[in-house]
Amino acid sequence: MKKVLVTGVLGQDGANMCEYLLGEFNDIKVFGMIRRVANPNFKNCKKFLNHPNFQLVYGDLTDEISLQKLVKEIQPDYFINFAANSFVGISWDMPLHVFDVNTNGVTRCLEAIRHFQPNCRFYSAGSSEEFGDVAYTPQDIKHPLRPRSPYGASKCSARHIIKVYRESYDMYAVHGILFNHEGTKRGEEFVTRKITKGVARIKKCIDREEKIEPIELGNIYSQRDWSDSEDFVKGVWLMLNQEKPEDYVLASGETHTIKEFASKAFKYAGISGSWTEIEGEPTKTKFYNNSPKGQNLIKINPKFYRPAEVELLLGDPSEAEEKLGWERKISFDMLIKKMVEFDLNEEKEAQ
Ligand code: NDP
Ligand code: GDR
Repeated sequence: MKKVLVTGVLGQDGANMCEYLLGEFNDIKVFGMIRRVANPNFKNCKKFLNHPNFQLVYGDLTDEISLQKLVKEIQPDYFINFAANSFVGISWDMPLHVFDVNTNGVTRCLEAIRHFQPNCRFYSAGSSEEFGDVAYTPQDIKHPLRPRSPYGASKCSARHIIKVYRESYDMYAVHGILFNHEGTKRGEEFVTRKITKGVARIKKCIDREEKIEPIELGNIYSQRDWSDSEDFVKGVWLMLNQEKPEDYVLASGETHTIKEFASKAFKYAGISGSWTEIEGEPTKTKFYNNSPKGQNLIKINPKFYRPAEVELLLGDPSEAEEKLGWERKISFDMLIKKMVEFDLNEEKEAQ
């Protein structure tokens, strides 16, 4: 059996990676690392928690002893690190913690591998946030690092340290640059899930003729390159199984505004609406229900604006497609539809 240590398994990508590996391969044992929290939420792990080839283990990226112990005892063939302080918006509030987890944490993983299982292949999750205020479009792997947030800066530093370890110790260590990816396991603070959960809540209010509280958003004019996390974990596995370790960009090659995502999310829930906008006053933008009651469904709350914004992201996945044979199966529209339907169902089941 090949042994794979995956971190961040209560989050989106870690859970999708476990699901993929256990569903696809019979000869892989997956060790899913979680940190100690008072009330862990296993919602994303339902499909594999009791799988015979899955084992839950404890560790923390801020604690090198736990990482060294795991690598020493498990002797993994692959170490896939998805754990991070992953929310850009909060990274200004706790920059040191963000660096400790996202940068020092990666270095701790590398050190554990170097000392206790140097043949282990390592993946660490890089981000399009490293490109920041972009210099050109679409962004490829050669794009300069121009982060706009403590989070983005922490991922840039992680990228540098991985390169250093790869070149200094001949380790198989990769840092894939992943553009935004979402799905039904996405955390509720991220904008796509916030919107699809909000749409499901509003649909219930409309059906019951109850008062509607609008979804409150920040900058709806920023543009993101969105894909489905389930497509991306397959790309990560391909990156880990090349002849030589090389970093790639995973992206959709399309970009859309938050506003466009929100309009489509309402459309897929069967709610038709219209925007009202005042030129030069983005905080006054609103989205109304096209019903005789004309309720407000989205309003802007400046509280959700960031100290510095990444205005446009659009990735170039062509190298990953050509050299890794990676392909994306779920389109932007399919992704929104899937998330909305899932959240509408969850809302129904909760009734
Ligand atoms: P999530 O926030 O859903 O999951 C992150 C996981 O990391 C959580 O399970 C969290 O644990 C765990 N974690 C946080 N701190 C620690 C720690 N100190 N020790 C151990 N575990 C910890 O993120 P995603 O799944 O969306 O993203 C996975 C990775 O990919 C992250 O590194 C993210 O920065 C990166 N990335 C994500 C993109 C995306 O669009 N999703 C795009 C580009 C990069 P807990 O559940 O206990 O909080
Ligand atoms: P992002 O994702 O910062 O791109 O990071 P997020 O969904 O948080 O924001 C996307 C864009 O939406 C705007 N926005 C809002 N964002 C949130 N969260 N809440 C709001 O109410 C809101 N209103 C508008 C943001 O300003 C931003 O422009 C994600 C994370 O998964 C990172 O870990 C990952 O590295 C990058 O994607 C690539």
